Formats: sequence, structure tokens, C-alpha cells
Amino acid sequence: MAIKHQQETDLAPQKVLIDPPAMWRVVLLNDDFTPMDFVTTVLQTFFAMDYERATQIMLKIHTEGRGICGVFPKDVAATKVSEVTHFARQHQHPLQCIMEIR
Ligand code: TYC
Repeated sequence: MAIKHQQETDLAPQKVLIDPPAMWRVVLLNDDFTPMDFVTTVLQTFFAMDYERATQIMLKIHTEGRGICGVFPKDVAATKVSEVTHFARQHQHPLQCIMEIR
């Protein structure tokens, strides 16, 4: 647990215990229909991977059934899931993107 000093509004400094933010994994699931190059594009666009890394992770998902795209605070993870799902549906692909607590 981290210790933080309160801002200068108090007369005596007080210590406030702050938990580090819970981190969430964003996971892509394999399916039989989404094209490999689409998944590679998703990993580059939404998870800042270069082409080689994105291809490596895409193939891992393809062979193992699922793969971690990144680990983020809850609100960031939820936004990734929402954006990836919207992008996939826009292109009529059934790609599943989920989040799970680490
Ligand atoms: N299995 C898909 C295919 O053969 C490729 C794929 C990879 C789909 C990863 C989804 O999360 C995924 N076209």
C-alpha cells in the first residue's frame, strides 16, 4: 500500500493510505471467422503493437484460444473493450474482446 501526503490545505500533514489501482487484462478470444489480418490491425491500432508483435500475439490467440492484449486500469480497459467491439462490428466480424481482473 502506498502512502501519500495530503495537500497543503491541512495544518498538520496527514498520511492517507491509497491502494494502487486494480489492474484489468484486456483479452481477445479466437473464433473461426475474423480474418487474421483484421486481428493484427486491431492489435496495432488499439494496443500500440508493431506489426511483428501484433502478428505474434494474433497467432498465439489463434492457436491457444485467447491472448492478453494489455493490462490497464478499469476505465481504460473498459474503453478498449468498447472500442475494439465497435470496430469489429462495424466490419461485420464476430471478434470477442473481454476484460478480467488480474
Ligand atoms: N481464427 C481466425 C482465423 O483463422 C483468426 C483469429 C485470430 C480470429 C485471433 C480471432 O482473436 C482472434 N481466421
